[in-house]
Amino acid sequence: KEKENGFSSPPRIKDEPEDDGYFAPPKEDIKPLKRPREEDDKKKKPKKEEEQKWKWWEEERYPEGIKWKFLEHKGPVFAPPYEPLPESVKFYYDGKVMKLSPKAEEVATFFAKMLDHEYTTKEIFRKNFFKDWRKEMTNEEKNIITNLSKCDFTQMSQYFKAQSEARKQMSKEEKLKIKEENEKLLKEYGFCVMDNHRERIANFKIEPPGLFRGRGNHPKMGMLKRRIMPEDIIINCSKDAKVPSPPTGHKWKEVRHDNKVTWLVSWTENIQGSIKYIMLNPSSRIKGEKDWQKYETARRLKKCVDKIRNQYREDWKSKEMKVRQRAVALYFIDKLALRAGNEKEEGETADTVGCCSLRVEHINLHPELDGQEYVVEFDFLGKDSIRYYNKVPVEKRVFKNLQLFMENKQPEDDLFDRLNTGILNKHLQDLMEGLTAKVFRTYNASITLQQQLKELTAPDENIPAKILSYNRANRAVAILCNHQRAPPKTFEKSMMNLQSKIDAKKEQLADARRDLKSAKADAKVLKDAKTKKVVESKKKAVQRLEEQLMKLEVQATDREENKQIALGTSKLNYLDPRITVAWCKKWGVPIEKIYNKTQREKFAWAIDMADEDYEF
Ligand SMILES: *[C@@H]1O[C@H](CO)[C@@H](O)[C@H](O)[C@H]1NC(C)=O
Ligand SMILES: *[C@@H]1O[C@H](CO)[C@@H](O)[C@H](O)[C@H]1NC(C)=O
Ligand SMILES: *[C@@H]1O[C@H](CO)[C@@H](O)[C@H](O)[C@H]1NC(C)=O
Ligand SMILES: CC(=O)N[C@H]1CO[C@H](CO)[C@@H](O)[C@@H]1O
Repeated sequence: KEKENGFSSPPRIKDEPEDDGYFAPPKEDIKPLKRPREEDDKKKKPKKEEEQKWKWWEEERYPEGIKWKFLEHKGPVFAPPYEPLPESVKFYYDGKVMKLSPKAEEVATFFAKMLDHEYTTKEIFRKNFFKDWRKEMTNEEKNIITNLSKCDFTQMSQYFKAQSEARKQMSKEEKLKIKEENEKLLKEYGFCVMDNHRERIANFKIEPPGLFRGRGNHPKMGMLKRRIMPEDIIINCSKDAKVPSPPTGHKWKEVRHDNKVTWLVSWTENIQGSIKYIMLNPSSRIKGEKDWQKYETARRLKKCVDKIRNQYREDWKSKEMKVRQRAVALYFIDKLALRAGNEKEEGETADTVGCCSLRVEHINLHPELDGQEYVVEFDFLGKDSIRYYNKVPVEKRVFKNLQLFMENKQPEDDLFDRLNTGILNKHLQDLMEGLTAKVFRTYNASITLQQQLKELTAPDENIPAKILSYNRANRAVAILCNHQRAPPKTFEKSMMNLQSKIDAKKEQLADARRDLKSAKADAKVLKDAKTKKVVESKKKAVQRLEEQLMKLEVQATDREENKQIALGTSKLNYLDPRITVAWCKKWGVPIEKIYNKTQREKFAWAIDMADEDYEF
């Protein structure tokens, strides 16, 4: 049986209620479905009519390990094919025009598109690019093009700049047409049916080919990120589902039916050899359940963290070096929210470290610094090459241990030479089921938010001031998690705009106050009802302006304090949303002021579940 959306009907699961709604997609994405008028109708077509959101959190969960019973989807959307450049766009080698073969030309355009970027001046980038580019050349091209510095991509680069300029200048109609095409694509490929529900897919479009950038000084930057073909793709769906058809003339690498995994589509990318997946949107049951579970694990840690702390303190005195190192590493993870750090092959990724892979050169010990005792100075590149710099006073025993670990070592030696991520993770599992370094982060971030909100919220302040308090609490967490950012490029300008708004508002307020004063003076003399009324309305005007000014000033403070801190990561990944929801409910702050639409969809379970008394 085919439905109009192209999905065959999923089998009914016995225990599920007849009138399940599906998670309604955003209104602008899809037309609302009408409710049936008659009960009979409803029985016949139980799945599609309800516009209400599906409260999966009120339903029984599948047994451990089972992720779904029915899964059907349309497969991925591939990147559009390469369009050769117009004849008029020339490429020059050593000053002479050269017509490139289509494959070589395509890869050349990737470089041309990045020509203004600093990357293309970096030696590693150029070397990697050139090596991969040559693989795409014909023998003849290979013989001629031997020196990247003699390649002139200027015309290509100008062509792409003109194109992107033209895109900006597009008419309303053209823009609308593109929007409609995107919506059509989303409607067709952006949803799957998982069990009885239609759920949104997060990343159904496969990234186009290009040059690998990588963060920091990544040794593979500049390498060619291949075009992904249907022959690379593994499809996962249920046995009784309609298998998506590959594009004409192609076939899938494999079709699987594995309901112990949550992905729909997977392939292996060529740069790092890592497996990529197409998964569901954060608003889906699968993702929501996982998120919810994450915070429940962190709450379990809350119950046993004291015991764990006592244990590692004891272990600082252990006779076994391995145990001591493990205990100090655990202390860092707990106290500083450091990541555990992966073991990785040298040269595979940028030189970033986590707790277990810290080297002697990454820390400096100061018996005394700025009036504090036993200070450890950290300086290293963490995940995504973000610098971690911190000076922390530690307990004397930790300090002495660190001195011991560093004895007779070279700067490039491992600080914890008897420890690796595997050993540490195993130990964490023994301490508490499901415990990883990340759980400490989640626990600390969430509990800190809860404490900060309690401390910073003043009961009688107004909503804008409450929101400022919330953002301050959120910032305290982001600082703790080291979620820094470079100030946005537009920062100064937007601050100046805001400041001129504030100045204008101040002038208005001064005028209004003058008006009020003279109205009051009039009222003193005249003492009639009409002038009294005028005084009242002038008073109101002053109050209104005062509120507006206050709002702007709060905004400015907020923005200034936020200059170098990224709130998003902790908000989305480390803070139990129920804490925020409870706070909003308690103080009557609309949830929309804290969470935007995407975030509200992701946290729908928490918004529904948590009441104002929720304690993490
Ligand atoms: C490559 O070309 C540049 C610019 O013409 C030149 O300076 C450089 O010496 C050349 N390198 C080699 C290895 O020939
Ligand atoms: C969270 O981390 C901070 C920073 O290291 C630490 O001072 C604090 O004690 C931790 N809080 C809890 C409850 O673990
Ligand atoms: C909501 O905020 C996130 C950042 O946390 C952003 O990526 C997203 O685009 C925003 N969504 C909407 C609908 O504004
Ligand atoms: C039936 C089937 O194809 N099962 C495979 C699904 O994929 C997993 C790995 O993700 C394999 O282990 C199963 O054999």
